[in-house]
Amino acid sequence: MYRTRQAFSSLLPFTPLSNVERYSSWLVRSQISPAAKSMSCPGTPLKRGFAAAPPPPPPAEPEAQESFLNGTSGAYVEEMFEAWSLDPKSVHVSWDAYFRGGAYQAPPSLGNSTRPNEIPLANMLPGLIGSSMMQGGGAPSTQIIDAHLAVQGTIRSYQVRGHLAANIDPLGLNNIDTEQAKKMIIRSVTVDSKDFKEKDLDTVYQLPQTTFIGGSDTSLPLREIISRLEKVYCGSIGAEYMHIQDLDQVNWIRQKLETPGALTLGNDDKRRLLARISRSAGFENFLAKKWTAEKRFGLEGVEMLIPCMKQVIDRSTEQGVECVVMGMPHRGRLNVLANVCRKPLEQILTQFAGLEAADEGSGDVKYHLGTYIERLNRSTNKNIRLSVVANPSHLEAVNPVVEGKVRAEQFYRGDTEGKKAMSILLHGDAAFAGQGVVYETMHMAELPDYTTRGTIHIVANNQIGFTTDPRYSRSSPYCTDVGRVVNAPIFHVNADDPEAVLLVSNIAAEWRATWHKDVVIDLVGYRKFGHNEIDEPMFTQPIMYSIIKKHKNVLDIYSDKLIGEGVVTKEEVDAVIDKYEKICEEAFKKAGEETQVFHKHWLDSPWSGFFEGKDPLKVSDTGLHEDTLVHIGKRFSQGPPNAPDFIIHRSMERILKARMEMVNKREIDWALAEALAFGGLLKEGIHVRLSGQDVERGTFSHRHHVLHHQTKDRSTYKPLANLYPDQAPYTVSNSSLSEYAVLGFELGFSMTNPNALVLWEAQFGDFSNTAQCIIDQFIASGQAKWVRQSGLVMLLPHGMEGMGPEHSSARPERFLQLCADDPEYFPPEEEEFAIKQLSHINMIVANCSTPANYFHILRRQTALPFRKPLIVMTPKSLLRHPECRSSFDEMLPGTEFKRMILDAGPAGQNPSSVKKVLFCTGKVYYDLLKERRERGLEDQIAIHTIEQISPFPFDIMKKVTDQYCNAELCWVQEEHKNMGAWTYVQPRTQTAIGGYHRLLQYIGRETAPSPATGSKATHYKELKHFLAQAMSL
Ligand SMILES: Cc1ncc(C[n+]2csc(CCOP(=O)(O)OP(=O)(O)O)c2C)c(N)n1
Ligand SMILES: [Mg+2]
Repeated sequence: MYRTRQAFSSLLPFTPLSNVERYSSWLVRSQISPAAKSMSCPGTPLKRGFAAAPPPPPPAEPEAQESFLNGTSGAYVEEMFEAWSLDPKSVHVSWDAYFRGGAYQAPPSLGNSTRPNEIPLANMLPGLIGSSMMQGGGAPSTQIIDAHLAVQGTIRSYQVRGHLAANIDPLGLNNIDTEQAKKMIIRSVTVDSKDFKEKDLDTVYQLPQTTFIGGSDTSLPLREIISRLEKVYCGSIGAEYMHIQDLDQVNWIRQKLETPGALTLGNDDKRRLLARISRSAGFENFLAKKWTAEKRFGLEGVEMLIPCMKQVIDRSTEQGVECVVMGMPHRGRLNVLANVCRKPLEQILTQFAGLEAADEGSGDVKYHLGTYIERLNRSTNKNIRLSVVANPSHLEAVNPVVEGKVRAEQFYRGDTEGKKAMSILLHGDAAFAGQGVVYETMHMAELPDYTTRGTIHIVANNQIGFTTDPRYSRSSPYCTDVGRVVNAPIFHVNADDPEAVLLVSNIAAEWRATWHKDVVIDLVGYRKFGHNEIDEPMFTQPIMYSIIKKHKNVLDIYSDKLIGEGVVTKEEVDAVIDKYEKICEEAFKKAGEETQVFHKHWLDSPWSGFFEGKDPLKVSDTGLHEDTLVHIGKRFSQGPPNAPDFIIHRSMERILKARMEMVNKREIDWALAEALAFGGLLKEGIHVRLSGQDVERGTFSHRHHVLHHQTKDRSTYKPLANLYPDQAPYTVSNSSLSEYAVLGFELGFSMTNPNALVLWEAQFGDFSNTAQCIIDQFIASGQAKWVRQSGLVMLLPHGMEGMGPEHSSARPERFLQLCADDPEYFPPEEEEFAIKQLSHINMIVANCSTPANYFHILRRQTALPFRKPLIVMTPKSLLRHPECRSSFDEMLPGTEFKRMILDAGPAGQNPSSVKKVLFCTGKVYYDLLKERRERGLEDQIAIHTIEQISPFPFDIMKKVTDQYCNAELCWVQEEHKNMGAWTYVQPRTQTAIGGYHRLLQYIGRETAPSPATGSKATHYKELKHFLAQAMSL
């Protein structure tokens, strides 16, 4: 494995043994380094006495006799001692403990026996007085200190570096040679010195409080100390945890790993483990036998994934977890569905039959499908809900979706500590290291509105990614190093040692239950075949695969072990294997009788009760009563009621005052419209969650959903969370600076509860394309692939305002191109035209031009009898545009979202005499209005806006074009010709008109490779040019 070479290059070449660095001085040096201070000085109170260890025998060579106290480090210790003598609190707690323990004998210059903190060594070590270990009748030998520190250092060195020498590669290609490993880990300890005698290993040492290897023994012979440390740290488990900053957590892991007997399993556990391995291996064998040439991305080589997951789930259930949401890639997925989720085998096997589905959707390949199962966990006798979230091929993309879904599960259960719902994420080794979304997702782990209180990550590490070796696919020693950023413990474990895998699975589950933080299990195995079953791995990894060919399967390894131990007989093993094969055969037979499959059988997030009894074509009223509008509006315009001490920023007070005036005048702007929409939903019991970068204030400083006390840190007030005593909760949260992970997270959140409005806002719409995979693979196509609905709203600030190429366009053309709205199909014109269109479309794209329409479209999201993603191009300058206002009259009961807003001025009064009709969407409408007004063309030019671009308002467009029978028809957009809505609107308008006999003309910027110019002057020149074109008659 790659880690070994990395470890060597950072730690080796070794200093020649005769010249080794004294370990004790290494320890002292690390005390000097501030960075190392916290690592080497446990701050937790000592549980055991800190007595000096008996010294090793004095070295014979003069160089070896040189004590660290004679050198510069000696001077440092003296300095520490002096400082401590004057004030024990002036030194680090570890020095305090050390000096208090009396292990240090001050040199004569410091040895003032009248000092209050000095404890005569004789009091501490009465047994040593007079022994050969004491120098000159009572003064402790410097070797006492040296030996004491060396033993501590050795233990610590195993804890820190032991994993580098652990035997975690089942192929043995990359494990370090034991002797070399020992040198690397304890390279400077006396045991490596040529002066050290074999018998010295029998010297008994006091164990420090930083280890648990002694169990109930407080001292052990050095030989035993090293042997126990090697067993714990250099066996089949490589534990990385010393990077964790919380010392209680570090000690917790030490205790779990080091306590003698940690690896010991009872016979029942061993038998159960064997049975689970036999199912995991048996499933893959069965598929391989039945479908030799079919891609299934088998688990062979990492079969331990199944027992590992099962153990994690069992142990978590014991700790109270009721719901586990999993995300995983292709590898081993069918096995997970069969053996972890217990999805009916025949349903899995019918996927190989190539049958067409009998229900809606276009489906997905079998190794991407999700599932949801509620079943009894036999080992705990508790009910558990397991779901595997459907995912695309795009590796790791599902991670944030899973996290969002779990967060929602926790939120709606009131599971504030994450005790009931949890996430498990599975990863491939190459993808875990290579995909940036892993890092982005991990970084949400501790954020208050995004944390899921600990994810258990399991890497099915087969030491290869397709055909690429780790040394070409990552620069980090381990594929799991990303886990370090969130202080997660990382357990590398040899997948050929099932009992070690079981131990780390238990520790991981308990870690999560105890600390509610992420943990990583790196299950190191191999890949028995090629990337898929029909690939030839010898083309690219000949040496590795010649070893793999001869390598014994884990089922054989473990059954031989248990047979050897007398835990099971060969016959029992065969019987277990046969039994499972029979189960598979029976399922195979049943699957063969199936004549159809259903996509709905693979749904990962069923909304029980949501669709039942609903009129599928009825939209509830989206208007609100005046008194509701007023109440919400007023609350939104105030600080906390009855809290005069809550100091609001002066400018903020002005903003609130302006809001109140708008409410009083019944004429509102964009921010108020949004707040009223949210407030109305909250009143109706619908949870609203708004997330994205800087959404609390709003990128454009227009929203202000969180007011900050000006003199008290972290004292805030959210008006919308305080509208009514029985309202639904309102969540508004600034997110981490990520689009991919945060959008994925919100999508996952939206999958759990249809009665919620979940919105993600991009800082500028331009940045949403870093989340393109979530848009393409989940939002646009999720329902078709996985019959899963989502009402997620994407708010994308969009508009050409001279702010340069990356602050102008949310790329509406991209979203429109993803909409499955046939440009040549005019649906039947009937009463339910609009709702039917919505029900058939995959997502809605809108660009509202009035606050009221924005209000309605937000509210319509939850008023629909189904859920569809909504993409809204939102304004920037319009947020403060004096004309961009709406009256309460447009929001009262009976009013609704308008798919198009038609000209109601002089042109609209007399359409047949109008010369030119301008269709447009969004902000350009206000530019056109102004231009038309300035030119006095209100009766000759009509301006209509398309508010809902997709699904396209064919019916309204037809009526309008018919009415304006003598007018030239133009589409005006501010975006370049190859962008914006033009390519979407043009063919659909022609369909609405009924053909190409009357053409829609284009007015706008020319084609361009970049969305906008970097020059303000050019921007205005372009604007002026196309506005003039629009007004020419
Ligand atoms: C984002 C993304 N890029 C590329 C691929 C193509 N691809 C499929 S599997 C694979 C290798 C994955 O290796 P690893 O993560 O180690 O998983 P393994 O197949 O070894 O289990 C690649 C590159 C993909 N599916 N997703
Ligand atoms: Mg791999």
